[in-house]
Amino acid sequence: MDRPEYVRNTALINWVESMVELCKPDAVHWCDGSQEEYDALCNQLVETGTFIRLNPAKRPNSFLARSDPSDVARVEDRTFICSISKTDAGPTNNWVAPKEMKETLHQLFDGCMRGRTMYVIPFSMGPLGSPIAHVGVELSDSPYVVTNMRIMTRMGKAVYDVLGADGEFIPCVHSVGMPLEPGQQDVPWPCNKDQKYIVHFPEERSIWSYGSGYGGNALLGKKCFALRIASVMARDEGWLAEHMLILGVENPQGEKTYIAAAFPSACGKTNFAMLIPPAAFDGWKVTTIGDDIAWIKPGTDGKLYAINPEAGYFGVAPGTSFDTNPNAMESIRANTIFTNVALTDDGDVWWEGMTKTPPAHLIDWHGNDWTPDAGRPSSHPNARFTAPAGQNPVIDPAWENPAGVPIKAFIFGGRRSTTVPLVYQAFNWMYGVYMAATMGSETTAAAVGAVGNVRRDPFAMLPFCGYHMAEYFNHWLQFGRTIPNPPRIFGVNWFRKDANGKFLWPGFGENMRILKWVVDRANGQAVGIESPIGWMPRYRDIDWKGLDFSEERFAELMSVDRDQWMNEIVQHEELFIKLYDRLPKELLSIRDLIISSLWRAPEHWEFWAD
Ligand code: SAT
Ligand code: MN
Repeated sequence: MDRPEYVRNTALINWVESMVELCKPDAVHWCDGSQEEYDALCNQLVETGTFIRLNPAKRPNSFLARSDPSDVARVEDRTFICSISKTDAGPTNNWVAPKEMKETLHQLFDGCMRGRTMYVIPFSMGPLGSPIAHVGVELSDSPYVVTNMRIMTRMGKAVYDVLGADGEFIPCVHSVGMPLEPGQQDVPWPCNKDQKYIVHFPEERSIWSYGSGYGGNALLGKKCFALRIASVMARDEGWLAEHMLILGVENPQGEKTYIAAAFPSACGKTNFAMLIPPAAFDGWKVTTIGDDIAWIKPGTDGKLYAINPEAGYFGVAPGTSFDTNPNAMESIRANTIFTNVALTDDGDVWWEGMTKTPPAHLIDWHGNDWTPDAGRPSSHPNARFTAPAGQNPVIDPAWENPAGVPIKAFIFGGRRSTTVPLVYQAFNWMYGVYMAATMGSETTAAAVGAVGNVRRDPFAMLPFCGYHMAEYFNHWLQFGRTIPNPPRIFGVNWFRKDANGKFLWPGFGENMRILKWVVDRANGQAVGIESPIGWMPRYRDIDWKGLDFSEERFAELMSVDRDQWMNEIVQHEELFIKLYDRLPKELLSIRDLIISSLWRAPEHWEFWAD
């Protein structure tokens, strides 16, 4: 396919030329992002067996893909930040010298697209032309990636207008790493089982991804660009690129407060962003700006303005149901790509938790027959849906506002069975940075590896920060100093369990009760009592209407146990020692203040009954 005449960017044209020379695809397809192009690619994917068209009566214009069983999640141990100096990448990132990595990549990419088409995918992260948005171009040999990128980003022709002749873009190269010999039969999910590389060059702001076709490994606008490379841009340019959902809360008086919240992958960001308040919360409304990533820039009025750089949801399917997240279920009614979920006999999809009773028969994510007594899940735990954000019934009217929305509060939350209370507020910005920096969370299926271990996941950015994590803490500290009235910072934990291993908190819509306290606090309208680790609501400061939740249970959920916290602080210390060379030493002082407060407070801190 010839290059369309509307592509005028010289740097882009030259770069594509050089990549064609290296990757040696059979053809080049310049994506225009049109519906016709999308439909044609979907049909092609059906023909080649990558997609199964779902029953149009049940799930219009929707498809199921089953990945190779070895290619199901982000590969953190194969993800590299190749800054010129190793210390700039920091101890939490894998690093290889750029020169050495480029030699490796050039060997891998030489001829890697033989027998395939190279798709040129122009995309904008953020509303086209927004001063907060940035443009990228992904070259990929995966039509599955093209279809997903069209949902997840603003993709197509209009991006070239924004780019013009000399506009800047982030170059992203992606190959499944499985060239085809002449006559060689392709497989439904090509990938490279032996070699995977997800590589970022922060100084030249480029991305190279090899060997995987799945999610964040392959949809390079998402974690690679919008977080790893963007975090570097944000540090250099004075803004924030964060692993955060953005939601709006409207009270019965019609006042709107926007909040951004960081949770690690697969910890319920999508559910929280689409929360439906309990029936008793008459007149309260929650609306979604984004469910995964926030780009935040200071405005001239001193407020922080946030956009969602994405245009779709790449959400975890298992556990999603009309009970847990009706808005997500509505969002995926049509025009959705499902990956690694089960297929029902009537051509629809199913996954664990979608309904209480599983269907009597399914085809599982491996393509095998499945019955409820199979003794294994029908869907992969990291199975995903890719759905257009505009289909969300509670999408915020301002979600495409190029100016962004003003952020009043940040929430940080991990998945913790013990120790961490349901909600608490940092005493100030510096405490908040400490709280976020030392956040721990139990690992999930979103990344390849063991599930359920507590690891430190600072700002939920551990796998996504494109530079030295301690320098990132410093960027946050410095950022707070430059704005007159920075957002309030809160910690939450929806996942604390009792002695019998049962969740103490019902979560989901009931999180509205906590969100209301957060919003009221951020607006200076709620009481917070000083605890050893921050301000906390008493039992009576939470609105309990419509829920029978005892004071004793609340006390347990909110308690601060000295032994547990001392153990926690030892984990903080381990992280600090690891990052010590660039650690902002303010954080050590905060740590000492917390230790002192814990020693001054009762061994098991509870005061909620007063
Ligand atoms: O990175 S993915 O987009 O595959 C999902 C996640 O980890 O949040
Ligand atoms: Mn995420």
